[in-house]
Amino acid sequence: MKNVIKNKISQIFSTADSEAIVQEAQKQIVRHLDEPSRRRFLRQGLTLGGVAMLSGCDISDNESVDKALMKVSSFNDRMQGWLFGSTRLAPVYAESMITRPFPFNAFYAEDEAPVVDGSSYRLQIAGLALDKRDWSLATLHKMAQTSQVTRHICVEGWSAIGKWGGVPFGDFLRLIGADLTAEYVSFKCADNYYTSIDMASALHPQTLLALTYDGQILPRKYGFPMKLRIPTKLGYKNPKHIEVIEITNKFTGGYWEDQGYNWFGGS
Ligand SMILES: Nc1nc2c(c(=O)[nH]1)N[C@H]1C(S)=C(S)[C@@H](COP(=O)(O)O)O[C@H]1N2
Ligand SMILES: [Mo]
Repeated sequence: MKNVIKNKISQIFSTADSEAIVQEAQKQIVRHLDEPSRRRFLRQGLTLGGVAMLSGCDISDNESVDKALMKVSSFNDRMQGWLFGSTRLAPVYAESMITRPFPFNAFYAEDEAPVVDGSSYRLQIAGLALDKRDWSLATLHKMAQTSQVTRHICVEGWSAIGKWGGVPFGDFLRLIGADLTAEYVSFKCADNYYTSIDMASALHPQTLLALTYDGQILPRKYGFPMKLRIPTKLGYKNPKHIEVIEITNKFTGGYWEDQGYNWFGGS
């Protein structure tokens, strides 16, 4: 049983020492238990197996282990937010190191990538922002742009270096009068993909509303007309083909996150 738990933990925690995280999580749990449970928990020792007590259910099946670990995972979201939140910069690379061709990935094959008409496209803003006017592509392209060469890391076990250009996302959020004290920014995409990020990561200086790839208009396969490029997070936190951006205090999860991938998804 311990091995099932260990395997699950190593799937969820890509960035940190899982034993240390579990120990920290257990301290948090103990703090929230009522007195008899606390004593029982401490008597059993702060073991890895003790994580199962999180859910209070039998850990002999995979589903309960999943449930227990999801709770540890959401604790881990907060810890990663605190560790990596707003200041740590992702490494940048020389243009000569760009991976060619850059890999395509989505929950479908490349020829099924959505076809978005750039001339009628409007980016929609929802939730906690003062200015919720739609954005045409032309207007977005008129904003001050920057570019960066960074490494994209996919949870499936590959990574590649690419060059994305666009508007610093923090600048965009300030421009629309987004409530910067809100918890989350969530994204809805043309292929029904969705994800959400914490506000500190949205405001990170390297987070871009990307309109170009390698100096060219973002190609269809890489997320035309626009994607979020966030080099401090794993690939699945980089939504392509964005249609709606919502500033919210409501947790909205994500396509892969709702299937068990860690929500914070730091890389
Ligand atoms: N809209 C949308 N965005 C998405 C995905 C997707 O399926 N749909 N897949 C994610 C995953 S898992 C990865 S690794 C990257 C791949 O981006 P790329 O095709 O530019 O390499 O897109 C992310 N963003
Ligand atoms: Mo990915």
